[in-house]
This record gives sequence, C-alpha cells and structure tokens, in this order.
Amino acid sequence: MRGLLLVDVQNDFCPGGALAVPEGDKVVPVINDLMSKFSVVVASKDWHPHRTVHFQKWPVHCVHNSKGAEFHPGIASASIQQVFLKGTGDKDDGYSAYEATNLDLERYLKDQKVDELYVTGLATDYCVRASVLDSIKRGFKTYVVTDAVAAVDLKPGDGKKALDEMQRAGAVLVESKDL
Ligand code: VGL
Ligand code: ZN
Repeated sequence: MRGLLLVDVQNDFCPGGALAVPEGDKVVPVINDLMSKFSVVVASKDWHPHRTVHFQKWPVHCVHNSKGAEFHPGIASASIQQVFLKGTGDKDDGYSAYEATNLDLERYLKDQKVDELYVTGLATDYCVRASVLDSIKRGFKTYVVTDAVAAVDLKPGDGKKALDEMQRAGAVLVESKDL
C-alpha cells in the first residue's frame, strides 16, 4: 500500500510566513493533485511551544495553535486522514515526522499496511530530509516527490545536497507526473 506524507505545509514556511521557504507555496497544487492517487494521506505539523531551544536556532515559527502553524489555506486538508505534531517539547527540534508526540507515525502507517511512503512538503533540507531518512530506517520504501518539496537553502545548494544525501541513503527521487 502506498502512503503520501505531507511534511509541514504550514503558513510560516510559505511566503509571508515567519520562516518562509522561497516558493514554499509552489508545492500546494502539486500536493493537491497527488492526494487523490493515494488511499492513505497523512501530514505532519511543526508544533512548537512558545519557548523552546529550537528558537535559539530559528526565528519563532509554528507556535502551537497559531495562524502560522495552520496548513497553507490552499491545501485540501479534508483529504488528510491524520495529523502528526512534532517539535512539541521545549528541548527538541523535532525535525522528523517520526518524532511526533501526539501519535506514532510508524505505528499508524504499518497499521494501514503502508509499505511505500511518498514524501512531499517543506523543507527539503530540514524536516523533509529528517523524515525521509527516518522512514528508510524504519523499513519503508521511501520516495521523494522532487517537484512537491522546496528548500530553505540557508546556504545555496542545501536543498540539492539534501536530495543527494536522501538518494544515497536509499530514497528514490520521483516527479509527480510519473505517479
Ligand atoms: C523546519 C526549520 C525549523 C522544517 C522546521 O519544517 O523543515 N525547518 N523548523
Ligand atoms: Zn520548527
């Protein structure tokens, strides 16, 4: 069974947000088109407390229950079956969707008989990367949909480097048109 994971497609990571990913919102229509092709669709949300060590590295973003932590308004969120909240502690970054604290993503996917996971969302060089590497470690055949992700690119080329690293770790890079 194939599953689709949306990583952190939240206002704060989109243009105008507190930690905007350049062109972060370009993933929205691509993801909406993909959702109907999957029977299991899940999402992660970056979901931070007001004070966390994470904000020593990053501007304040995705504070739980804030506007910035909501899904981008263009996302067809009715198709999302379950939302996994991560980065919820005051001492952890919670980059990976598998670090969600409200629910166990690995357990959920395995219960749904998902063995192939297609990963989309933001940002390629942080939470997508961490989620993909964890997904491989947990035994899922893991794909990255390259036109459905976007990078922070603090240093130019970070996104490309992250894609190379994910590929070396065993991820398969695909384009949405081939799904
Ligand atoms: C992320 C930086 C800080 C992400 C989250 O979703 O990729 N990046 N927090
Ligand atoms: Zn964060």
